[in-house]
Amino acid sequence: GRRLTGPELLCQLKARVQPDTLTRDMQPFGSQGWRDQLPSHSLSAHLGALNSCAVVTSAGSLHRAALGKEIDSHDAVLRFNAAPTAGYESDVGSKTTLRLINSQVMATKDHKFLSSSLYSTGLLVAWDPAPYSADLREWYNRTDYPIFQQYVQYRLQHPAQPFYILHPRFEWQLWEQIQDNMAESIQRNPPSSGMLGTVLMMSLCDTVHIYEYLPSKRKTKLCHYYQRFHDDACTLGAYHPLLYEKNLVKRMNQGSDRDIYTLGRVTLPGFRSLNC
Ligand code: NCC
Repeated sequence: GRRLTGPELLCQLKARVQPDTLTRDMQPFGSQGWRDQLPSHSLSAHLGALNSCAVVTSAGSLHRAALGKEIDSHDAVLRFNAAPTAGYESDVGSKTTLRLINSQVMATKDHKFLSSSLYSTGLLVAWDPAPYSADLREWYNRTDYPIFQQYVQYRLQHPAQPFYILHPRFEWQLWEQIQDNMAESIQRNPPSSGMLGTVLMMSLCDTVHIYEYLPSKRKTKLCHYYQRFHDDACTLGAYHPLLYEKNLVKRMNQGSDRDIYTLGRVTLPGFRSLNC
């Protein structure tokens, strides 16, 4: 079909993709003994309307970015997986309102998910790669990593911390939105945490700034700003369809190319701000 414009892509995204979270009334959780650990309300009901939001990728190009003050000036800040702020405040800021984590982080021993203080700030949102159909029951019986076991353990140890799980349907609605706007076939793996988190924030905030998702002049082979590990695949993708996600975000960007180049910053309107 015809290549859609930025405003058209934004309206299509809003119409087709619902970043829902699991609630305890959903099946099959009604029959699970731990169902009361799940939130009774959606994440958007919990947070209410947010004005400005920052999505901070974990990219190596945030090293020496000096974006800390700018990032912290937002009403809410989203971070990913094991990305720390301690020791990196001047580059990435210190505010963490939400942290989006994949189920691998929750389940692999070296991340010390249940005991590390890294995860105890702000609100947690977890996700797990689900089968393409995104049927809740089918996924529940064969998650990629034991997301539910770890979720229940964590909730028992941190009962006061809000903790949400993304509905797997969201992963595949977003995947289809990317595929439908690409000329080539893309790998059938869920979008990266960065892309999921960006669209989640578009559903919660009036304006979203994403940092170093589209690399700035600081573009580097360094994978994460917090680790001495080099791999181009972190920025360009291997398992996740990163290159295609980034292509779509570039087309929806309402900020300038100069903002990308100097600040590594993309500006997207929240769903509420769109007149579709
Ligand atoms: O690396 P990761 O992502 O935690 O990064 C979070 C998001 O930032 C964006 N990013 C990151 C690095 C980079 N150089 N450029 C970027 O644009 C991406 O949007 C990315 O999603 C993930 O998506 O959950 C991922 O998680 C890691 C890993 O599981 C966690 O960091 C915990 O160690 C994955 N790495 C591996 O499995 C080895 C990564 O593929 C995706």
